[in-house]
Amino acid sequence: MHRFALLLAALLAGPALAGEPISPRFNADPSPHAFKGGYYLYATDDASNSGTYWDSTTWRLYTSKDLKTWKDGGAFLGVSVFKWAKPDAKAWAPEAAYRNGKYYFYAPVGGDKIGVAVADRPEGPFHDAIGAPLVDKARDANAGAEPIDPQVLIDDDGQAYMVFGTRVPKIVKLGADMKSLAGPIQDIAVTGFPSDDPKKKYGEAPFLHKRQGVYYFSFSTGWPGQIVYATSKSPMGPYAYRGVVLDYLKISTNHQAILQDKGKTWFFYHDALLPGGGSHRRSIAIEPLSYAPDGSILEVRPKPP
Ligand code: FUB
Repeated sequence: MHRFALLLAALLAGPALAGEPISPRFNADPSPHAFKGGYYLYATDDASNSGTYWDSTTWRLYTSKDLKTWKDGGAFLGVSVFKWAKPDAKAWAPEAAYRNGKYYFYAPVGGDKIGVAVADRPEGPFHDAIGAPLVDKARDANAGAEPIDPQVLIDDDGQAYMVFGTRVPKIVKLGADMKSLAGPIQDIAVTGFPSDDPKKKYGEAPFLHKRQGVYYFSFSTGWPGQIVYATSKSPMGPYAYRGVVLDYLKISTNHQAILQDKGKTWFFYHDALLPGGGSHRRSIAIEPLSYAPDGSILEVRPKPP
């Protein structure tokens, strides 16, 4: 093949399953990471919920070598890892992070607390890192009405930030140990929402990533919601609204994650993609994410399933 054609093919190459569910099993709330030379995708386990509510008590792990085929690692962790959690506490959108040889797992437990677990390997076994919630609505000032959907960004200077929350987005600095709060929980200000669309506001699923010195804050606008984004020169904000990343889906929740790896950016989301799918039976899929020359995110338009 001509060298240019080869280069083009390489540039266009993406997950073979782009736009298709990564698994025949229902799953949601993707948290993808490049760990140890492979890919680890932590998820909410929709296949084990009642089908009428997000009441699963376990999280699911998928692994891949190439983002194309995914191996189901099973229900690798449940809320029972946190002895302070009620046995039927809901296990919602998880997150993971790596630092200093340890893997940290952050997860909403029961809708009012965030737990942190730690392991020597990305697949675990994880154990409760501190024996108490990392964030607790009843304990922590400004934790918000529903401290859920944690996501962590470790900045270039080593400072880790955790964002979370519904209706009002929250941000807090994490200690270097990744299992303590290193400052007050603050609201994230987002300015410049389009005045002609009252539905454009913060809902849930906060996600911070950094590109070329700019902090991108993406989130769902509500129930149902679009994934939109705003940018700032500071992780703490304020953020200026920029536009839509993913339009409304067929389901009541929209929840994204962005993976930057080897010079490429991948957009993970969930939708009702499998037979029998719906708002409580979601499926994770992947699309490439691209930017315009001015740094704007180009809207992701998945192929209809
Ligand atoms: O999976 C339960 C909840 O649905 C998550 O916490 C939200 O982000 C939404 O995706």
